[in-house]
Amino acid sequence: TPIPQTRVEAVEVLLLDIPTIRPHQLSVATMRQQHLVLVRIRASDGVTGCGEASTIGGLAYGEESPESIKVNIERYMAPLLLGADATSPAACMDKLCGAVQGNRFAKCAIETALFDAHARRLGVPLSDLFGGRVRDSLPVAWTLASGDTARDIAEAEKMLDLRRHRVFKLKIGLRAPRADAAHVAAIKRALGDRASVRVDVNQAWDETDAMLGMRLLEDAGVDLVEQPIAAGNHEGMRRLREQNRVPLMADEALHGPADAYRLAAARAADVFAIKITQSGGLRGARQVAGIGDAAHVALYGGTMLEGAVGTIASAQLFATFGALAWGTELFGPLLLTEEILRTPLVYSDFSLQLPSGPGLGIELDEDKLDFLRRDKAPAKTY
Ligand code: MUC
Ligand code: MG
Repeated sequence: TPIPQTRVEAVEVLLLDIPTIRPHQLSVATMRQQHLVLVRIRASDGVTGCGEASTIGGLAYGEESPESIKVNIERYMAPLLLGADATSPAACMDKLCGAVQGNRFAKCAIETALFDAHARRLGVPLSDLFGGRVRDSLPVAWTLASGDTARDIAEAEKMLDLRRHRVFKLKIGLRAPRADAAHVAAIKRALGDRASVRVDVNQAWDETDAMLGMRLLEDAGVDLVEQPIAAGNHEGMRRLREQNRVPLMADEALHGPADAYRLAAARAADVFAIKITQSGGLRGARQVAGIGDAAHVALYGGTMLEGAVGTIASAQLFATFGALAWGTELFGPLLLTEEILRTPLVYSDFSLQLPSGPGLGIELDEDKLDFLRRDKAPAKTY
C-alpha cells in the first residue's frame, strides 16, 4: 500500500485532575474530582486535533478507568495509528478497531481527535463532517446531586434565575424507593411548572423496586426515568414500560449500535441517552441515533461528565440530529472548578451555544493544562 501523503505523526495522552464545584452523588459513587483524558494527534501537515475520554467514579460506572485509557492508548493504540492516513478518520479507526477489542472510551477520544484535526484541515466545523447542523444551540439539563433536598432546591432556583437550566435530573437510588420519591416530589413541588424534573437511578433498583418507584415518581410529576434497573435486563425494561406511563430512558444499557438495535427490537426503551464515549465515538453515536430514529425511540444527548473537549465534540454531533426530543445534559464543564479553554463555552438561554470555528471550534489554554496535568513532566509522545 502506498504511503499516505498526510500521516499521523504523534499521539499524546494527558491526564487532568480537576475538582468538582460540590460533591456529585450518584448511586454508584460520590465524585469530588473529575479526571479527564485528553488525546492530541498531530499529523505530518502540522495539523493537530484533540479528543477526550472521561469516566465516572473510577471503575464504578464503566469498565475503563482514566489510567487504563491512557496506558492502553500509549502502549497498544498509538503504534497502530502512526503512519496511517490522517485525512481518513474512518480508515484510521478501521485499522484500530481491527486490532483492538472493546476500549470504547479510548477509541472515542482518538476518533474525536482525528475528526477535529481533519475538520480543521478542511476549515469547517466538525459538524459539517456529519452532514451539517440542524441547530446552533442545544438545550442543557442540570443534574441535582448534592444529596440534600433543600440544597438541591436552592441550586435549581439559582439555575432558573440565571436562565442556565430549566430541566433538572435528580440522581436517586441510594435510598429506598419511597424515601427517594419523597425527595423528588419535594423538589418538583418547589419548582412546579417552571421546570422539567427527571430522575436517573443508575441501575440501583431491582424490578420490584422499580415497579413501585416508577408509579410513585409518576404521581410526583416526574417526566422521565433513566436506567432504573440493571443494564442487561432488557426484558425487565420492557415490562416496566408496559406497566407504567412515565417514559423510560436507556443509558448504561446502551454500549453502541448493537445494543441500540437489541433495545429497540425488545421495545425496552422510550428514549436513548446517546453518549459518544459509550458508543465508541462519534460515528458509533451517529449510528445509535439512526437506529433510534428508525425504531421511533426518541433521542437525548447524554454526557460522561466530560470536560470542554468531550462536551463540545458531543455537541458538534448532536447539533446534526434531526430530532432531539429530550434535549441534552452537556453541562460537564460547569461541574468543574477549572476552565481549560482560552474562551469558555457559552451557556445562555437554557442552552449550550455552538462555536462556529473549524474543528471542535475551541482553543485549549496550554498554561492551564500544564497546571492541571497529573504528570507535570513533558508529555510522552510516540
Ligand atoms: C449518567 O448516568 O447519566 C450524566 C449526568 C450526571 O450527573 O451523571 C452522568 C451519568
Ligand atoms: Mg444516566
